[in-house]
Amino acid sequence: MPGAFVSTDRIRSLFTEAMSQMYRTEVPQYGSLIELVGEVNAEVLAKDQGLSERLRRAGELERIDVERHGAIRLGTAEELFTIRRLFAVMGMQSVGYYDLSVAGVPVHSTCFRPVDEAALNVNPFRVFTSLLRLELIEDEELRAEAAAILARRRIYTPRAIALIEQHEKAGGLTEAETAEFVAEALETFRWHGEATVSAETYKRLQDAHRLIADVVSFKGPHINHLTPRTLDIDEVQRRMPERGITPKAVIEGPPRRNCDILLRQTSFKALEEPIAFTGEAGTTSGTHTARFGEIEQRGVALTAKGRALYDRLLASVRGEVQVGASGAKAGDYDAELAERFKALPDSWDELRREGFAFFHYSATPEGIAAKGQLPSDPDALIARGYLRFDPIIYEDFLPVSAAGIFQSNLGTDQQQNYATRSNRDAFEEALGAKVRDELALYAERQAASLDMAMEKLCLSGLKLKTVA
Ligand code: OOG
Ligand code: NI
Repeated sequence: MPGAFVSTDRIRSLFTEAMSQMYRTEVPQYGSLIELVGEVNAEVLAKDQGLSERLRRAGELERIDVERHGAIRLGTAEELFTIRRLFAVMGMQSVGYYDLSVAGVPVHSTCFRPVDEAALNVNPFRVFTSLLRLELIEDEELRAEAAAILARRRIYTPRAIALIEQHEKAGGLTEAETAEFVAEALETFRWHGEATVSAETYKRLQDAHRLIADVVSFKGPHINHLTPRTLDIDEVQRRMPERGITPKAVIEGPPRRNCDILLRQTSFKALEEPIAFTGEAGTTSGTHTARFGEIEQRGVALTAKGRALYDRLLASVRGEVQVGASGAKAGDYDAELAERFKALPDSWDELRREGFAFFHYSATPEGIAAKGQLPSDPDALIARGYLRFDPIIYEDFLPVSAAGIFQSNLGTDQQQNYATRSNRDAFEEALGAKVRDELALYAERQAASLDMAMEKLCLSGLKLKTVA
């Protein structure tokens, strides 16, 4: 009886909540970050009535403090294959392919997230999921050893696997199965203070790359950060030190603007945590740094044209100003970023007319009332208030920003560049599916909104000439 199934949206929300609880207990500093974000969000909302009204209308006000994303790093193709099936239970699909080897991080990644508008509105939680590229370890013996260690571990509980299969077979989970699934799935993301390797093996893995040690040495792919949404990322960044939290030197992504674009992110440095290593002569203690906290602020999704300009402007700033590991030149970087991004228009209307960004169109009550006497030029419909447009929010990640977050948490000293091609085919083969194209998803949502609006205005078939 399909009616008895819990919706995938609800399973995702229950899982997000359970993971957030677990992470707060595991990483107390993350709790302090959440408090700071809550405080700044409340101040912004008190000052900006327009914004708070808009969020309330969109039903976003109650969800403002809910985490927006997390990240894990997997070790094998089989682990990736199963995580796709696990996330499918929560209505999340693989969107986008990110090759981070170009930035010296030996992984390739995707984003698991809900794709349709209704699901995104309920809970847009996503997980940045990376797969280690063992082929990038140069030392053959170490590579074989790492592969053997990974082949021995089981990161999913047998019951989690059984419930994934049940979901696939029956097409859903009941209320009781859902509660069990959330608890069992959470086990995969839990922190383990005991390594599966000796201190000596850990050191060799660490010397190959700190990320390799993080993926290979443990029982599972511990969630390495969770990321709430902030309404003023610059202010949270500024206040972190007051709470004893050390932020990374610069905010990743675009500069502060009137019209937010894409994604801005910053994180606090990973914690040094005690670890027990196994060994022939018993356990030895050491430390490992992996887990951190991050915040994000999202803006409009850019079209291919907008994204190309974004990438070019960002690359030009990064080519000019290199921020040091200790934050030297961070001020110059921010100033230069703001200056160069003046090349991208900063009004919703220009971003739309010039085809830089994606928008959601809707017929206004005035437009519907004036049916039959409407101008047939879409720009005129907008100018006269018969058709409105709102930014479609960017739901994905940015590879340059992600590399910056990775590096900040691995210690910025490790900047080797792998001379290798990206390997999307191998990633999709491991995944057991194609990754979805994020630009196509935004374009579909924009086109569907326009069709619907035109239908309401009885102007079907009309196209906006400036729509990308
Ligand atoms: C993932 C880093 C990337 C983001 O928000 O871009 C990331 C990781 O460290 O595993 O989370
Ligand atoms: Ni992140």
